[in-house]
Formats: sequence, C-alpha cells, structure tokens
Amino acid sequence: MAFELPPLPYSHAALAAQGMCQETLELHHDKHHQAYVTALNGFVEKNEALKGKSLEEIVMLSHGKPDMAPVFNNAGQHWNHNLFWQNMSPTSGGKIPGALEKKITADLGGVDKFKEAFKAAAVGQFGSGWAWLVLGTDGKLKVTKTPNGSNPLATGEGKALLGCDVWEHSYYLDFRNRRPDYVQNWLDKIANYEFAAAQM
Ligand code: MN3
Repeated sequence: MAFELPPLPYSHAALAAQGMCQETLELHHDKHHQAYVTALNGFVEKNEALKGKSLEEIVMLSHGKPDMAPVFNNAGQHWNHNLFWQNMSPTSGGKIPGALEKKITADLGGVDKFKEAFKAAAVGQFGSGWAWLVLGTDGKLKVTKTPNGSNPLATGEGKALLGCDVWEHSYYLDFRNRRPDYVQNWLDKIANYEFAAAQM
C-alpha cells in the first residue's frame, strides 16, 4: 500500500497567532511533505526490496547506504514531518507538563538550559536539517541535530520526542533569514510538550 500524507491535526491557520502563518503550513504540509511522500512511493514502486516494508523499516534499511540516499532522504523526511505536525499545538503550545519539566531539569539542567542547547543545535545545523529532543537509549534526555532528512531513528540515538524542522521552507515566510528567532518562538509558543511528555 502506498504511503499517504497524513492530514494536519489542526487547520492551516491554527498556528498563525503563534508565529507560523497559514501560507507556511499550506506550502510546508500540502506541497513539501506531499512531495516527499510522492517521491518515496515512486522509489517503492520500482524496488522490490522496499515493497511491503513499513516507513520505519525503510528509514533503517536505507540509512548510510550511498546507493539508497534518495530513498533515505524522502523516507526520512516523511517520518520527520509526521512527527513534526504532532510536535506543534495551537492550544498547549509552549506549556511544559510537570513530569517532563522535572526530567528536563534532572537530565539537562533546567528548562532554560534545555532551550539554549536546543537553539544551539538548531542554529548550528549548517544548511538544512533538524534539531531534536531525544530520550536516549540510556534513559536520559538529550538534545541532538541531524542534517537533511536524517533523524534519531536512523542514527539509533534514541526515541525522538520533539523535532524542529530547520529547513528554510519551515520559517522563511514568517522569520525570513532569522532562524534563531524562529527556533526561540517555536520552543516558547508552538512546541507541543504534552505530546513529547506522552512519548516518554
Ligand atoms: Mn520541512
């Protein structure tokens, strides 16, 4: 069965008041994410080894293989965006539930330190990529970054709780070239920490 673009869990205009406008979500979800899904389905169609495999299986089996780089890029981006839409909320955006805040304090030295580290990862990712809050395989939270379509599932770093898209298509209409402002706003007003806490 072909992969499908999941619907946004809110309207295209739902995050406008928080700093992500309707046009950004229309282009990002309906065009960019759809393009990854369409390309991935094209690769699966032509490759017997990929048929019937789950998205996670395709991400894992194509990771690190130069001849499968186009498959990995599109499968990774499909996986990343599926998480990204759930990682944002028009209602609970920015509010950190107690259990998650406690773990952030224990593992990362507090909410301010977490946000600093996340922002540094997001801004320090040269070119396109993602910043992540990951529940590591050692049971501790950590902040990481990946280039292009890669993710913590592929790198084996742990379970991704939050992923922030730092490709320019994610912020250029709202923040122009100011990636640091986009990330700060995303952490303070948009990020769905309730979802992240529920994944722990
Ligand atoms: Mn994107």
